[in-house]
Amino acid sequence: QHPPARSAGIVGAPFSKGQVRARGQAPRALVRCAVKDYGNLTFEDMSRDEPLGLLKSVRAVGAANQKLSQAVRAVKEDGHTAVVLGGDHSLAIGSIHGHSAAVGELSVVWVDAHADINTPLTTCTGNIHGQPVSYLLHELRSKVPVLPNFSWLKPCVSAADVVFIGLRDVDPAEHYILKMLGVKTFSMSEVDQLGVARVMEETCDYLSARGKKPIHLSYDIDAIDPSVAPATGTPVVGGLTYREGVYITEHLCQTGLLSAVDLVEVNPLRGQTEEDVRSTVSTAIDLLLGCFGRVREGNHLPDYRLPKP
Ligand code: EXY
Ligand code: MN
Ligand code: MN
Repeated sequence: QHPPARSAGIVGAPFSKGQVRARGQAPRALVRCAVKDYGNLTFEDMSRDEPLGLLKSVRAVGAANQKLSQAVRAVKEDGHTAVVLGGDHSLAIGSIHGHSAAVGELSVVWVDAHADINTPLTTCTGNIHGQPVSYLLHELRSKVPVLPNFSWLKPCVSAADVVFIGLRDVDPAEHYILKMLGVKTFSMSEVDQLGVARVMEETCDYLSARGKKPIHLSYDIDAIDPSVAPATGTPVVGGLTYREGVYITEHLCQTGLLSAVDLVEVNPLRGQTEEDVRSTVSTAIDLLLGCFGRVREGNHLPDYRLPKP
């Protein structure tokens, strides 16, 4: 039997070795809607995973993403919209790879304070969560060395099929790469200038001009302002408001093309208070519900009927 139109297939990916600051993510805290739950993936500890130059936890990140790629591919082959609950943003490597393996060419909407497009050779921190886009782009293939446990990975996304929204903390090398490849970006300056509605219109016009491909939304919670979503590893001031953040999901849902969503970098251990954690998690839930058709005007089930007196 074919799953209904807006069914979500949820994969929990509590993986945090693509960054350093904290351990133990809590994706389960996010699960609320009517869904098929594929459970949490488990990731073995690598006994020997010495840094490769600056690069940290390369083997663990490679193995985790290979596993995630297979899981996302299975969710797509079952006919669901895939939802990956991270975990850090290095997971987008496996998520996007698995999505593309199942459905072919994708449009990617990357909502983030950061561009996450360092290569293993440009990174200043060695954290792979600052690099996933470079591993995925055809155009950067010759700039990314083959790393241990990454031989399964082939670039699967074209730079012209990617749009970034929310940028405000981009490293010089990343800025160079974005300009060199002519990647479409809406930094926070453009969000200020155009407003989020126009940003989303332009995003969808731009992507659909190359054909209506399934959309992969990779949503880093740190795109949202830290006053609203503080429980994350690399908060940056000057982010999207709650309303702008939710609007992005509502607009993408309306295209009917949203095919997979990553919700990453929610990290309860990074909240200073319980309220920090509550507000971050509840924002993440609202972003996901926006992706699945919840609208702010109100909602009712199609078979709802008024009670008879
Ligand atoms: N650009 C910095 C780096 O490469 O380490 C910071 C990256 C933060 C990445 C967060 C997940 O979006
Ligand atoms: Mn990110
Ligand atoms: Mn980020």
